Amino acid sequence: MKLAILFHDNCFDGLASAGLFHAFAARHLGRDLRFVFGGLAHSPPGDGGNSSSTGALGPARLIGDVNAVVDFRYIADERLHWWFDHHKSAFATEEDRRHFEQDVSGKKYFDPSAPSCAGFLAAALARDHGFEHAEFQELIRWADIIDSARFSSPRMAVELKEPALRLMTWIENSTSFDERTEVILRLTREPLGELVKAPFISKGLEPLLERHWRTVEAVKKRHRLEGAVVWCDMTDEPLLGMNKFTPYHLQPNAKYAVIVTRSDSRSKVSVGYNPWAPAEEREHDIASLCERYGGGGHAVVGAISLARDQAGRAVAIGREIVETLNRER
Ligand SMILES: [Mn+2]
Repeated sequence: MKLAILFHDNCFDGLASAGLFHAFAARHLGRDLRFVFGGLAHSPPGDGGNSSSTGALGPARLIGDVNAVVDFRYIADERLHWWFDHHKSAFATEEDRRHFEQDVSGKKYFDPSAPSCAGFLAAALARDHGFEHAEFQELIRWADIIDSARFSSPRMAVELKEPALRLMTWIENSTSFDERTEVILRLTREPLGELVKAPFISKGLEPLLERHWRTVEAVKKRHRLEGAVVWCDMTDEPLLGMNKFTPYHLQPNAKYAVIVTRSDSRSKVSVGYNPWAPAEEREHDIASLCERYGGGGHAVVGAISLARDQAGRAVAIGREIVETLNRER
C-alpha cells in the first residue's frame, strides 16, 4: 500500500511534521507500507528552492492509496485521509471549512493556536491513536520555537549557533528534494546535533552562513538608531536575504525597525516592532501604516513592495514612516 506524505516544503516545521507522521505511520499503519513524499508550496514552482517534487496542493498531488497532508492548507477531497494544520489561512473557501467540519474520520486536525504543526500533530496522534512521542521532544521543542519565532533573544536568532537553527537555515534554502527527504527520515532518528554534521548539510550551510554574516556586517555598518527606530537604507548594496531579527540584535533597545532593500525583482520597505520589546507599549498598527503606502501585513510587522527602479521612492516612504513612528507616540 502506498502512503503519500505531503508537507509544507522548505520549512523546518513542515519537514518535522512529515518526519513525525512517518514515524507514526511506520509503527501504527501496517507493515506493507510504501512511503512517498511530496513538497507543498504556496508560490508556483521555480520560486526559491522548489523542484519538480514540490508545488501547489491540488487533487493531482493525492497519489497514495492513503494520503496525508501536514502543515499545509486543507483540500476538500475524499482521498485526503489524514490532515494536520495550524495556519490561520487553512481554509481557502467556506466550502473547504464545511467539508472539514463535517468530517467524521477522526483523522483530520486543525488548531490555529498551536505554535507548531509538529507539536500539535504529535499530541493529537498520542491522544487519539496511541503514538508514543517522548523520544521526539527535542525536535518538537525546536519546531515550536522556530515556527512561532519564540527565540529567547535576537542574538539566538541571528547567531544561528544551535544545530536546530542551522538546520532551519539549510532547510529554507535547500534546492534538493532528495536531500530534504533524507532529512525528514533522519529528523526522528538522530539528535539534531548529529544530523547537522552530515556532510551534505554542512557543505550546503557553509555559503549560506557566509552570506548571512556578510549581510549582518553590512547592516551593522550602515544602520542608524533614530529615536526609537532602527533605520537602514540598503538599496545600493546587493543583499541576498536578510534575517529579520538582525536590527534588534544590533540595537536591542530599539522599538521598531524600518529597512529598505532592493533585490533583482523589487524595492521593499520592511517595517516591524521589536519582538523582544514589551507588547503593552505597542501603539502603532504596522499593517495600517503600511496600507497608507499601498502595502500591508500584520499588526506587528508589515511591508511595502515597489518596482525595482522605485528605490528612491522606497527610501522616501521609509523616511516618512520613521518620522511617523517617532512622532505619533
Ligand atoms: Mn507550521
